[in-house]
Amino acid sequence: MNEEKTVKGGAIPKEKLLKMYRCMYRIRRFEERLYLMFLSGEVPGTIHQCNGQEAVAAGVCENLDENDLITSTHRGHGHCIAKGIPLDEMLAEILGKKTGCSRGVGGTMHMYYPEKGILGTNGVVGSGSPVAVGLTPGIKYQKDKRVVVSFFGEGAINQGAVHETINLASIWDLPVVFVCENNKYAVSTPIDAASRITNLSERAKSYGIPAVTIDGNNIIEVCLTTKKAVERARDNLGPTFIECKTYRYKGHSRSDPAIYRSKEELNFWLKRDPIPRLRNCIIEGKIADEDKLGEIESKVEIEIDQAIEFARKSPEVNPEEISRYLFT
Ligand SMILES: Cc1ncc(C[n+]2csc(CCOP(=O)(O)OP(=O)(O)O)c2C)c(N)n1
Repeated sequence: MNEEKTVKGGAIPKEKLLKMYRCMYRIRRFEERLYLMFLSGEVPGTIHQCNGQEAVAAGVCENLDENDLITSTHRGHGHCIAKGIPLDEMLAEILGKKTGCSRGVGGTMHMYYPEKGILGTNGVVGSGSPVAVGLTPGIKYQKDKRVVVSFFGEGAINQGAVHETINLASIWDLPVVFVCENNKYAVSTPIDAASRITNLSERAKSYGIPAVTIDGNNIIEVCLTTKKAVERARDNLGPTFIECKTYRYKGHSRSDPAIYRSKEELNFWLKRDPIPRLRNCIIEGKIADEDKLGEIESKVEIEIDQAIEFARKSPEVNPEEISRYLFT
């Protein structure tokens, strides 16, 4: 069996490919099971699923150490799983249980796990970028070599705070990687209705930092591109902007039937699903066989079953806990 997969621009060791496959599969199956729980009325509020976008979270986070940091978005389940929130604590959080990673008071859009460098999913579009950049002067001056990844959707690209913080990161050479997940729609608004430039990495020229637009459904490309960006940040050379073109299969949130897009468009992207793409690459490259992948998948199913049982059995958060962590 091949030990590594060579692709344009570098090689990825066999274990990493399998790890990334497992990561994407965990994200996909977690969200599919979560969706069923939502339909049965078990999930309070709504959820924003990232089905179709798993290669971005998994490919980026594969390059990060435990001490590296991320800021996420409202569509953050994938980022959090890839960076290391255990599935049981994450599901408990989404269900509003005391055992959740934010003690059940945050829910899907306020999941924190600082021990793994996860500084929050976030419901305010574009607000992760200032948090990410705000962390980095301290990191830089303490010379501790940590890197911060700021994930945001293309809908955040016109937010003033995002512009300001990318510019600041540029002039101070801060150790940030800006990862723009361009899934084409901000709720129902397509990117070409919000920006004349639709390859958003072109905008980064105006900040004077390296920037690239890549196929966000090709995890190998995501992983190798991010590797360079993370190394550059760690070497104190400054930020990089990576635009990952991808697609969400579901509507914006669970109340959105996504009637603003065509079946043809959805089918175009379903054919480019990152999970079977890597699976085929693993099988065709003789990196692992069906049995090995089946074993990985079965273990994930068991882990998700256990997470569901843990979350269901956990106690509800007390209503008085909810106001305990508010300033006013
Ligand atoms: C500052 C702000 N403006 C508007 C909203 C309402 N809103 C929630 S999600 C969203 C679209 C975000 O699109 P994008 O950033 O591309 O992320 P995606 O949902 O595609 O993952 C909007 C406009 C918000 N939450 N925060």
